[in-house]
Amino acid sequence: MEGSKRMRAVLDRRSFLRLGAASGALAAVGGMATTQGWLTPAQATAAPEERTAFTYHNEHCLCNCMLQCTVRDGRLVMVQPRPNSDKRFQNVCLKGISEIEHIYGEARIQSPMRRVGERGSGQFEVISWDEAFKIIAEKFQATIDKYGSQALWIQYSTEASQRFSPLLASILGAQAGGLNGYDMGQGNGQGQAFGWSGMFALNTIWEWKQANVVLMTNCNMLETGMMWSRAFLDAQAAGTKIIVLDPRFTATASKADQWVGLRAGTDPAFFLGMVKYLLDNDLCDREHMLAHTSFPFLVNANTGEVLGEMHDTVDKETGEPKQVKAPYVWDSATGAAVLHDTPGAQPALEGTFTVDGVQYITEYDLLKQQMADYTLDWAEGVTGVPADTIAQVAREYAKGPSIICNGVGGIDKFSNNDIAGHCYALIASLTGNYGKRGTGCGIYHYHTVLSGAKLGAWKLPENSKPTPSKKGFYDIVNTDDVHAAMFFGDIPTQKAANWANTQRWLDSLDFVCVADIYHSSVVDYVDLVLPVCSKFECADSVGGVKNANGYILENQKVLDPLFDSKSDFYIEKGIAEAMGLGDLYPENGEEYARAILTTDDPSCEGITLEALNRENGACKLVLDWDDTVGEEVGMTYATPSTKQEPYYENMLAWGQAFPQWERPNEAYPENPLREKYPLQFSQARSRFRVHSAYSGAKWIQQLFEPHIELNPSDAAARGLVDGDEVEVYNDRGSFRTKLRLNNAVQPESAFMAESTYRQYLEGTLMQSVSNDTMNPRGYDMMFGPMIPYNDTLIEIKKAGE
Ligand SMILES: Nc1nc2c(c(=O)[nH]1)N[C@H]1C(S)=C(S)[C@@H](COP(=O)(O)OP(=O)(O)OC[C@H]3O[C@@H](n4cnc5c(=O)[nH]c(N)nc54)[C@H](O)[C@@H]3O)O[C@H]1N2
Ligand SMILES: Nc1nc2c(c(=O)[nH]1)N[C@H]1C(S)=C(S)[C@@H](COP(=O)(O)OP(=O)(O)OC[C@H]3O[C@@H](n4cnc5c(=O)[nH]c(N)nc54)[C@H](O)[C@@H]3O)O[C@H]1N2
Ligand code: SF4
Ligand SMILES: [Mo]
Repeated sequence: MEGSKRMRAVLDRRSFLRLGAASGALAAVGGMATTQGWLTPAQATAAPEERTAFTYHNEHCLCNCMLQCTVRDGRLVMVQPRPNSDKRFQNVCLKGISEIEHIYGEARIQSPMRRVGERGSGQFEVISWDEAFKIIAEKFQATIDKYGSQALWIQYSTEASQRFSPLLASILGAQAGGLNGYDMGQGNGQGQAFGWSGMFALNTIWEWKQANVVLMTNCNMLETGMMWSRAFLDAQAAGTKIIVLDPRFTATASKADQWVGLRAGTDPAFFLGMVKYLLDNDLCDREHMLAHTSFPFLVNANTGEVLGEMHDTVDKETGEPKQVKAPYVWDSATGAAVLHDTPGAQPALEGTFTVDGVQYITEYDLLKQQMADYTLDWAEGVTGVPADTIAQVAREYAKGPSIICNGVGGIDKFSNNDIAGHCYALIASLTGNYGKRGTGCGIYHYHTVLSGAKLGAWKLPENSKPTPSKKGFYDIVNTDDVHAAMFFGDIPTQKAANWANTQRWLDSLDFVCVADIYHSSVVDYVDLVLPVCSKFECADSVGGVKNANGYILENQKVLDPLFDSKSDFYIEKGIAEAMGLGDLYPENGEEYARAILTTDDPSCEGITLEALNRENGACKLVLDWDDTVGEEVGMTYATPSTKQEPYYENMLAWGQAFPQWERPNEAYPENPLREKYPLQFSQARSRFRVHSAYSGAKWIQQLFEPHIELNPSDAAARGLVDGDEVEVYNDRGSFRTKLRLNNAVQPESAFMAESTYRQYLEGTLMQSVSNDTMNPRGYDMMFGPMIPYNDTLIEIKKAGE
């Protein structure tokens, strides 16, 4: 999950030995230090040399815990939460604590390596950093000379970009990736109604205490934002009812007050049923609709176009002139159509009116017409949730104050995700559950919501910027635009679905290089591999600074880079130097950190490198509110009318001005493909991983082995038992893993935690089966189309049969 706006596995011994043997073979090539050396117990010395240093941990579990690290005789021996007066931000989990094993683990890449076998063979030889930089420089230059700089693709995994901001793609004018194709699907449908706040809620999770109901959907926050569980439990203790809408009985559902188990991919139907019930039972907030929403606006009864007057204005973000439509309402006092903000007007919420011979209808009445078929019985048929339950949730939600907390798993990874998001905005606007205390919708467990500081940057020459590209990685793999690529972190197996397609693209490249801390899945398919150091290691006193959780955090040196690794920053700088461009880089980490901390943002006042060191690696932002809950959102938005606008005129061509049901792309019940592939396959995050990271963490593997989950009824129907090695397949490909039976998974579906390095899946990849069909509507939306990873049908059989 990325981006923010200020606005408001026990591995069985057999496979583990196999892995050890594989990396041993690599290590033998260059006679590298082995991890065993690091892992022998520290010598008990009479007077051990011990010191403490501070760093921050993962971005991509949404927690960014601030860590206090103890180093004894040169080895990381203890990881604890950094003491903090604000206990909300004094946290650590098992992944953090176990880094004392993980950073020295077998899965680490230890030296730069050049491929010697076929792509995919995993055969490499160790080379020096100088050789590596020279090869990259030559390959990059040859690509630029032959095809232009845009034929070069340089992209960072989210986690790889959490220290110093990447500079290389800008310096070389390479393509750096456009939109991601995930996490913004519900945001695409939700944000417009409230002036594009994006996918994030505009109030904080600490406000949940003030709500009567929090409806969590597509969200397993107690695993995917563990630190935010505090707010969940505090709200419950304060009397807030938490309802979880999820096909699986998750950790979060188990702690909630109510679990509603719907069929995957059917969220829009659940919410459309709710809308119809609210409309039919007079559960909408008329006063709110009249004062703060577009429901009284008039739309052409035939075309759906909004009646209004065009006005010249200036785009706040770009400064460019633009035109906006000022909508009309029907003024009951004068019996005429007037501008919606005409003083003294008494807008009609309902009715059909004739203006200049043309029929207009209020948005509210149009909604009632369009929702006619979405009865509770229909919704029950689609979602599998009893009609009575949908009605009960609707009643409790409408009573308010209520919050919808959406995660970005589940429906976000189905082709109809925007419709679900649009529904949240619609029901919030209908019931007055947006803008005032204890209400709202969006993502709540994110660390810069409302407290995103505008940090400084390292200055590059004026003309330095990546080649503008609207194409995401999901599009690029279907083009021949790119001839050489470099990835910081495993993007090819993580950020794209349908591995066979990605592999075809990788094979078409003249050169591909990956820099990663661990032997991630794509490593075996590239030409050159570079070892990156972890956030506990750096060559300088500082390895990065960032903004999270209302603090500026510092990645202090805890250890020198282990093995022959370097930070992403020094890898970039080494490549730039080999290309004669090294002068464009900061001298070292201190110089880069100071540039980032040079900013006019008043919230960063007094935050210097010295202050960060004095304050043990974290300085609180100076925020302009006292209340820990944050400011009230209020009723004025960056929409054309400044009101809540759940009617999307720009989506008329797609038939989605108001949300309308659309079945998923592949995983819908009537799909004839179901005969071959009867199981819908969901992937979601797990508290034992950060995406694929921790796949190779031995201590975590003792608690969590890679596996796929099936309902016992589906396993029995296939003659499978718990613990079987299975093959998971469809027409796109297949992978192997272990089977676990779980009643928490619905029949006719399968579940797996995403993701796992391929060496722990018998050399196969989960991404081999995932769906990469993009919904064309997505290209017309703010955050682009989304990859429908979960909109996937599969079959499962015993491996080898
Ligand atoms: N099938 C399927 N695929 C999915 C999803 C799904 O649900 N199903 N979810 C999608 C979602 S929501 C997201 S956000 C993406 C996440 O995809 P990414 O943003 O790519 O994931 P990250 O966790 O940021 O990156 C993990 C990689 O970075 C490496 N890494 C970690 N730290 C560093 C570092 O400091 N430097 C370098 N160079 N490498 C580092 C790790 O070893 C690993 O290879 O995946 C998407 N892919
Ligand atoms: N520990 C850990 N934390 C993480 C991450 C990580 O890798 N590890 N990754 C981070 C990232 S990038 C992201 S995007 C977030 C995602 O975190 P969340 O937003 O919590 O999303 P997921 O865990 O992917 O899925 C949430 C739930 O959606 C359910 N679900 C599946 N299909 C449907 C459906 O059709 N409808 C509904 N209503 N629910 C459905 C799944 O069963 C799952 O429990 O987690 C972040 N936090
Ligand atoms: S992995 Fe655990 S310790 Fe690290 S940031 Fe996330 S919750 Fe915190
Ligand atoms: Mo994500």
